[in-house]
Amino acid sequence: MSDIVTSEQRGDVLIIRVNNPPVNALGIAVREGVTNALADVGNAKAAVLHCEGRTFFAGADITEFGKPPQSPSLNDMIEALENCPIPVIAAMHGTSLGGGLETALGCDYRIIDRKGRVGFPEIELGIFPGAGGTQRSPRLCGIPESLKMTLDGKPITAARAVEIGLCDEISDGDILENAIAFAETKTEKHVVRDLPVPACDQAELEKVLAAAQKSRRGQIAVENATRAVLASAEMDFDSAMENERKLFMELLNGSQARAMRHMFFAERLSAKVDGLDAQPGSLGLIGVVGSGTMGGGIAMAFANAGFAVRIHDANAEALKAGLEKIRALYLASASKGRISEAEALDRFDRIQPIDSWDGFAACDLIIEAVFERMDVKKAVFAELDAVARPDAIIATNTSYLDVDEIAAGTKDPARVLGMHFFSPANVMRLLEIVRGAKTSGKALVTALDAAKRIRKVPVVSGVCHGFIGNRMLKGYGREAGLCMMEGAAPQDVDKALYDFGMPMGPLAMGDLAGLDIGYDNRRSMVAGEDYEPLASVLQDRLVEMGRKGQKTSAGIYKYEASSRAPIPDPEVDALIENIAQEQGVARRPVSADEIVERCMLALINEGARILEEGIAQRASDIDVVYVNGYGFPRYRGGPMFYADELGLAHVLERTRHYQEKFGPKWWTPAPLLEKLAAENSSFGAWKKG
Ligand code: 3H9
Repeated sequence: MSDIVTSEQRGDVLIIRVNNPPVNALGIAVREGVTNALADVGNAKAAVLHCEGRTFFAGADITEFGKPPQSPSLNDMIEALENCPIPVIAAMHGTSLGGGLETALGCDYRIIDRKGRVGFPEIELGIFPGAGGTQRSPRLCGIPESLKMTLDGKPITAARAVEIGLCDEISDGDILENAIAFAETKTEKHVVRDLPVPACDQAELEKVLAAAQKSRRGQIAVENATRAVLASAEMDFDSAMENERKLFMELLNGSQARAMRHMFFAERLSAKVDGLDAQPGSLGLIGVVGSGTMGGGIAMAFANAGFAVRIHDANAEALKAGLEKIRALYLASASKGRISEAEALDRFDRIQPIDSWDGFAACDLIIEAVFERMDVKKAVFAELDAVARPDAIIATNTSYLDVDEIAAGTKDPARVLGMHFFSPANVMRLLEIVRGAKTSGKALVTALDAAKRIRKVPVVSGVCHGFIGNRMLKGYGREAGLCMMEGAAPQDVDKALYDFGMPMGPLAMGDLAGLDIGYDNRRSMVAGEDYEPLASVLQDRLVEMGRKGQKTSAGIYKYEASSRAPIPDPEVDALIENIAQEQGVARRPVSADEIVERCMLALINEGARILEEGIAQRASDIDVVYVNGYGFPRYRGGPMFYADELGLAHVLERTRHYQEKFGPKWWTPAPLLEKLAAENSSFGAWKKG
């Protein structure tokens, strides 16, 4: 027997132990070991299936997907559990996910640690439970609940799992000992597949389907998962299992599942920096400068994770208003039932206002989130440099400015870096960590550690204007603006990109953010920066007319009072026509395909430059930025993965096509794109030498 699966008999109970760190994924060695152990139960009267380490099985081994299948399959192993002559008890602790939960459902009973969680997260991988989960779970908790878990992918608590019938008992204390005691009382088999499927509550089912339609727009797994779960009530068990297999296999090797698997590993890789072996510094007290939307959100992100935070604002009134807003946001969360009121107030209490810079002297990490202007940032850094402990890290939340220039004004630039949060900072998962030329390894790992502890997905970026995300966004916005000037109505541009899977179109997004932001940016450009006037001339005119976007109820679209729904405005259509005429642009029909292609190619081409310059460490980091910070559809895997899927020869050919059509200024292919296309290679396979 392998070391991964061992068994031992204690009294009448056979203990089957699995030890496959880090998360006991159900790889071939586990499946083989468990199946073999079940084949020889000796004179035991019951068995306990237990995992060592931090968790019961966290699912199938995702690294095996896309490779030739190996026997026994997970279905074979689960069948062996059901066919075992003695009852088997799953001793569940940690996170029993996906195939892990399916394995537990193949057992006769399930006892779960009070802190345990169970779920079907497969939908996040573009698939659904494919080892009988869609057939066994409805027999225990009914179709709506089973489908809800399958489509929203979120784990539920142990208490909830018992409440809905998925698990039998909660364990306080040692899960293995409790499972053994439980097993001693069970001599009868209790096979889930033999249970009937309870009648389905149609109204509940409709609710679940409506929620998935909204939150998982564009994801083809929703349809297959739904069909599989519903079949549990329509077919006999074996036919429904066959049906589940067929629907599962349709997805497993499809492009959406490939993209989502790519994102799963990309999000874990992005926190790793090649050649970095420093240890993180301590992180107890966090300082935040600026109590506006960003500063407040950053303070909340840390307070939510249990950190004590000190917040300061040069303007006492603003500080007071900022804290009131934070309190209101916490109480709103409590009133929506997301957290308890006591928790809301605890979190708020962790954020302490301070009225002088001296209050930062005790902080381990101080993040500046003040007005986006170099002189203002430098003045703040001078204050922080004077009071911060020598080993404290100082970070700027700038979205565009030169982190090296900010660092250069301090005594020790090694402790300075960028921590670029995305708004709202307490919600958005992405954190760009900007490594300056002099940033020390220790500062970098401390920032990465902070990101992990506040549950962000960090991506390390080098210094350049706009870092990874905003630098790429320029080309995307430019092409959207140009397509509009060349002939597409604003709503056509937005619809094309929405249909591609973006959460909203870039023009509606401009209205949401405020057209004045871009307007001001264009007026404060520094040397070396450039933009395409034709792509923003409409926005400039609108701002000058007082139409700044949603906040003035009019921008590129118009808005009814207290509504965020954009309404196409004939006045704007006329203005576009006038500008086009005045600028000598011949209007023509611009198709949705062209809009998407130009916007995507612009992203990809700039991404290739970012990669080649070493601003991003790897292509998958760029994907992580776009999926987590800009709403790029996860099922397309981010712009660089999307490019690889299209094939770089095709991407290059289409980029050249637009170069011929519109000239070299914005369309010269990045040298790295040329090189990889010529080598028939991919961004994913490329590593900077
Ligand atoms: C499935 O079950 C399909 C079935 O329905 C049907 C099959 C026929 N496989 O996340 P972490 C690695 S699909 C392989 O940083 P945490 C991960 O890459 C599966 N590797 O830890 C990382 O490696 P590295 C359904 C896996 O404590 C390391 O483990 N299940 C797997 O923050 C630590 O991971 C899921 O989708 C895996 N299944 O979170 C659950 N899982 O150190 C996926 C993890 O080299 N897993 N790794 O970077 C998770 O959600 C989290 O890992 C978990 C722990 C919550 C368990």
